[in-house]
Amino acid sequence: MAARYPMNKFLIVLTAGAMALSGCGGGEVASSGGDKPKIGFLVKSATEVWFQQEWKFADDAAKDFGFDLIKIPTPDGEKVLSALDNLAAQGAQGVIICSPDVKLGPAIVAKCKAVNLKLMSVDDRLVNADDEPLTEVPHLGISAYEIGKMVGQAIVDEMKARNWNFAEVGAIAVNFEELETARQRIDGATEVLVANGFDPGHVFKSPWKTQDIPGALDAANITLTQHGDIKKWVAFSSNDDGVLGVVRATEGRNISAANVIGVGINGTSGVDDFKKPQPTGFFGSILLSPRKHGYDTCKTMYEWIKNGTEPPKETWTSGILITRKDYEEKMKEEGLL
Ligand code: FCA
Repeated sequence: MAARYPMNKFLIVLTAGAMALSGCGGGEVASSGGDKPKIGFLVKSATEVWFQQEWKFADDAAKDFGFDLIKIPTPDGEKVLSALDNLAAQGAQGVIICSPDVKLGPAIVAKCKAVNLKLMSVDDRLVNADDEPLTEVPHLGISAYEIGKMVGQAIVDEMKARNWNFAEVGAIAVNFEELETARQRIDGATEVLVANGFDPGHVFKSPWKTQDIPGALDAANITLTQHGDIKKWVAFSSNDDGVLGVVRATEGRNISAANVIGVGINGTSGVDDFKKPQPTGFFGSILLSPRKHGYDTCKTMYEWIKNGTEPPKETWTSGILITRKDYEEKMKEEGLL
């Protein structure tokens, strides 16, 4: 087995090299034996529901437009670069990526140029070494700051509905500081809380090391331990998983659901809490459109490959608040149930 690896690698490099030399970026794919365009869709986490939904809608686009979709989970930088080689070897002409590390941006751009892959980013925008967005790469993402503000407003409204004295409340913001879309979501929510009289000193940013529920639970537990005197909590983060971690942490400490208001983003994993017979601290979520992120990106990439129609450089999507009261109806309207 060990002896075969270098050989495979050599073949991949040869194929990619041949493609680059022949300028193969159009609809005909010599190496595949077929004439369908091939599009890669790389995501940072294949276990997160959001990305599963994106892939599902991307599959729908592949069926509707007649291209081959190659889905590859790329949880780290090495996997991203080898996936791009792999795509080139398979004769793909385009790739849509949500990178596990946006700072890989220049390396991804260079690799795509070398192997003649058209490149679009989705969700997490690629940046350079100075953390500036790579504006030349077409991107589709959420209006993160506005959506963060919707989270903040939903929390404020629910605190008022529960007649809470804001001065007694703490906010846990599970934050992934390295990512602009995550920072903007947290900033938007924080701004609305503070504008409504919430003490900024009571907003505790809790660093999220692994972007999953256990990672958020760890982050929340640290903050809850440090502020054991606070009995009422609100929670926000860049997505449902971040907020669910906080909710599970409060449950672990026997803080009643009546004293917790968590509002997520995505409308994915948090929806499981709405299905539980008793309300949990997961109060609501901003439902996004995985259809736009999965289907529309693929459609745009397909048209770029087929007709040379350049995608818009920036597309920003919106969301709507869902709670346990109305999630079924609203998700049905979005084609998600
Ligand atoms: C980021 C988050 C995802 C999803 C997406 C739109 O990639 O990690 O959960 O919210 O943006």
